[in-house]
Amino acid sequence: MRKLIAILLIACAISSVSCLDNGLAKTPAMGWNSWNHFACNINEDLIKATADQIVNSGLAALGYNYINLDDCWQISRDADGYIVEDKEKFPSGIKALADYVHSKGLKFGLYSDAGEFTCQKRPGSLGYEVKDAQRYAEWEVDYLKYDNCFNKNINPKIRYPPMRDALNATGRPIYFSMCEWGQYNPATWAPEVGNSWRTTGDIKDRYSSFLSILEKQVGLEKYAHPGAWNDPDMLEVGNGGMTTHEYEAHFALWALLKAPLLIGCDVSKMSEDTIRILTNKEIIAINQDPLGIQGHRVKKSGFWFWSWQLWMGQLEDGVAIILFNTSAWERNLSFTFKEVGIVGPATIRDLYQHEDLGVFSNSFSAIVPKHGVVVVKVVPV
Ligand SMILES: *[C@@H]1O[C@H](CO)[C@@H](O)[C@H](O)[C@H]1NC(C)=O
Ligand SMILES: *[C@@H]1O[C@H](CO)[C@@H](O)[C@H](O)[C@H]1NC(C)=O
Ligand SMILES: CC(=O)N[C@H]1CO[C@H](CO)[C@@H](O)[C@@H]1O
Repeated sequence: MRKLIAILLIACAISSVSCLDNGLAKTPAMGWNSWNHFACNINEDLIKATADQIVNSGLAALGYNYINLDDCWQISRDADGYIVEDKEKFPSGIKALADYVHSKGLKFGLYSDAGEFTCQKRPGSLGYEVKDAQRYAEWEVDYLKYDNCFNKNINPKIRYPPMRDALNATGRPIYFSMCEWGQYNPATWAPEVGNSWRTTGDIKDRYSSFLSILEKQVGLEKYAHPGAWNDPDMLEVGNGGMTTHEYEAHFALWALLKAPLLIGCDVSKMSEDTIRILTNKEIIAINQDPLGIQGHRVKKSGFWFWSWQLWMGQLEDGVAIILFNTSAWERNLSFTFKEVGIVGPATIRDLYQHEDLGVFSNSFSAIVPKHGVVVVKVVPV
């Protein structure tokens, strides 16, 4: 993997191909984004209150440091073609809001679109990449999510690199989050363009949506590396459409996939379970492991209402294993050390129960709730 990255970087240096090298996202980004809960209903008071709450709830200290506005902050362009914010919703302006977020020790993100309009029909950046990037840099923006609506059927391989280059030309390191919905197999080309790329269409706050997005991540693990990550879309944990077990599974699997962990709920109204899931340090540590190796599915077994999946991910100091029960009942699931390439004996720790389970020699089994997970860390002794 390291060799592959080295070869890629050399290829970028000696050919006319340019590569993304902004020094960001050595581990997946963590933070909050407005879309999944608030959609277009955003304003400066909401964003300020969210920034306050991310700090006060302890989420910031755990690494959730990007506060990202999604669509609907912008309204028009001025006579010189520069983007103008919606002054009704952001009367103090985006720069003042960015300053506020920075004053909390957090980072600030905006949204635009590689098309004529954004998905909510605000001005898009196609043809305005340089002016928009200049404005973002003046406002001290740290992160840009770049969507795919109203794209005039122009290939994303043509539409996305100009914004990468415009951001680079500002001299300010700005995380570039590509959102072309997985349409042109972005994993195969986007690592040279963005810090992350969406692999599918939008997530919905439903178990079936989470499951179908998860299915589409299989095989993409080989394309991710520090600085460049697959993005299965933002978190729905805390939005109410899934059970607690389903949210535990969603969070743990997204962590293992090295997904950007962007909270998508109203952080002023988090339940105890939502807080418990989002603040699970041991699951976050899987996501932020310094090796940056995306986990993968070892097997999928059984048929739909009697199925389950075994996932694993290499960590710097062990292996993370997820037993995911996709069947309609509680099940006793197990894995052998052989099938995950572990030579025992090894200690096993349950990362949701926060409990050392002991030393095991050949295999491990656990009772897993319907649609839930058991997540363990295995460390050979
Ligand atoms: C711009 O790109 C160059 C070459 O890839 C890189 O060395 C530099 O750090 C980049 N600057 C920013 C601000 O992203
Ligand atoms: C689960 O199955 C394993 C064998 O795969 C067995 O050893 C273990 O006792 C079972 N656990 C429970 C709680 O039934
Ligand atoms: C421990 C646990 O959550 N068990 C659940 C497993 O799934 C069955 C069937 O849905 C539930 O009845 C259990 O409560």
